[in-house]
Amino acid sequence: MRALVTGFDAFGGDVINASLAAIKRLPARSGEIEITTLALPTSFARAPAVLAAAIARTEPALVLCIGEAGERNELCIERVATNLCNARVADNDGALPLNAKSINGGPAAYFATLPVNAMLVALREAGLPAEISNNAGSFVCNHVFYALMHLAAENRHHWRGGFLHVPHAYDATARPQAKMKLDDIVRGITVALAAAASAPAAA
Ligand code: PCA
Repeated sequence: MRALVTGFDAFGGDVINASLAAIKRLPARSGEIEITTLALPTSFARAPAVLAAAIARTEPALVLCIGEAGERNELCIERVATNLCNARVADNDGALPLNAKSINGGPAAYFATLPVNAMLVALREAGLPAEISNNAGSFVCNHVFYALMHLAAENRHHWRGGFLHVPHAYDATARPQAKMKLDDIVRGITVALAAAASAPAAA
């Protein structure tokens, strides 16, 4: 089974993004899952097209997009993408959309089709801090998550899609406020992928 796993480049004046640092450490294969990783720009305008092109190219069975939510304390499996762009800081192109739609004419929200409950159970059984989140925010992560699920809905793709927010990671460059070790985030991603691949899709 092929999985496409994405992370974002650093944004908001930061120099590192735990999502990108983590996906760079993923193996090319984990059990039955063949993993393709992709860096997305933290750009409202550019990220959805980069993601769509990679999906067309790799024809994955599941797509897990990952972003950093520095203030969170645990791995947050996002359940809902909303049709809203409302930025508090500029993206990496200087865009600062306020009260805008992610996709004009699109529905208010989409649910992830990855089995979020099974992923949560698997992460907790692996001893990792995890939650299901019902709010992916209104910045580029939510926008990409919404675009991903819109693509699935419009084109009736057969892949399952979802989003994971990870906290700041601590590593050699001490980040006193960080909540998780980068290695644990990497382990969490492989555990989440295995659960996503084996459990039935979300209803
Ligand atoms: N986090 C941001 C965008 C890129 C990222 O890693 C967010 O939560 O929207």
